[in-house]
Amino acid sequence: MNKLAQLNTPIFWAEGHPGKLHRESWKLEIIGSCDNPLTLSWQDLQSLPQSTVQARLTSVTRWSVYGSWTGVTLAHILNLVKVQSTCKFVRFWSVGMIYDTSIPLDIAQKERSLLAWAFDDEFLNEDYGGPVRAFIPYLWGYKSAKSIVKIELMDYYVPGFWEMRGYPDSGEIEAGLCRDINDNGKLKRIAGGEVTEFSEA
Ligand SMILES: Nc1nc2c(c(=O)[nH]1)N[C@H]1C(S)=C(S)[C@@H](COP(=O)(O)O)O[C@H]1N2
Ligand SMILES: [Mo]
Repeated sequence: MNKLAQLNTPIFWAEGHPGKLHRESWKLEIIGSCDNPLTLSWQDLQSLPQSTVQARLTSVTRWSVYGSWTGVTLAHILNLVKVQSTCKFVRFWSVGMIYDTSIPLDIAQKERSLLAWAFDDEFLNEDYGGPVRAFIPYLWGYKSAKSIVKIELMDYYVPGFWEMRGYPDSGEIEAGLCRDINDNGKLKRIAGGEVTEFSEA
């Protein structure tokens, strides 16, 4: 069993679980406001420089899981495609093109925003957004779209799947109680902003 499953990390597929997905035939398209749109295969993605970050995925439903996430920085991808000066938001599309979410360009360019394909040195499976997902530790988990097939560079903001259903456009993590998945779901307190530590509830 993979580490996320061992920890009992919740599995969210609001649009329905996509079933079996295949790394070898995966394609990720990067289009929109850039000079050099690209389609990356799994092999292409693996050939790019890789980063591993220690960080948390934190859900607005108030749980947070910590571990090492590996992938390619979004900053690297944005350089590759030569993002244009009019671009303000990065929009992620999950497989099936029902779930999307957008984040400000400057957050996508931060050093720990990844196109992630591994957690704790194991491939992400379909439950947790394999072959490749957005991982944005700075914002609520609904910004970390799973199993992404398209990145659209946008000059303006469009509310995504959860944002249209009432969750904040900013995705800013708010202070309050939060379950620590790495500590058996124990209820603790977070300060707001990226979660880097807990205090007692
Ligand atoms: N395609 C897709 N991506 C998604 C979601 C979803 O329902 N569908 N849920 C989001 C939410 S609300 C959270 S908290 C995280 C949860 O990631 P996990 O299912 O890997 O734990 O995925 C995000 N990405
Ligand atoms: Mo979430």
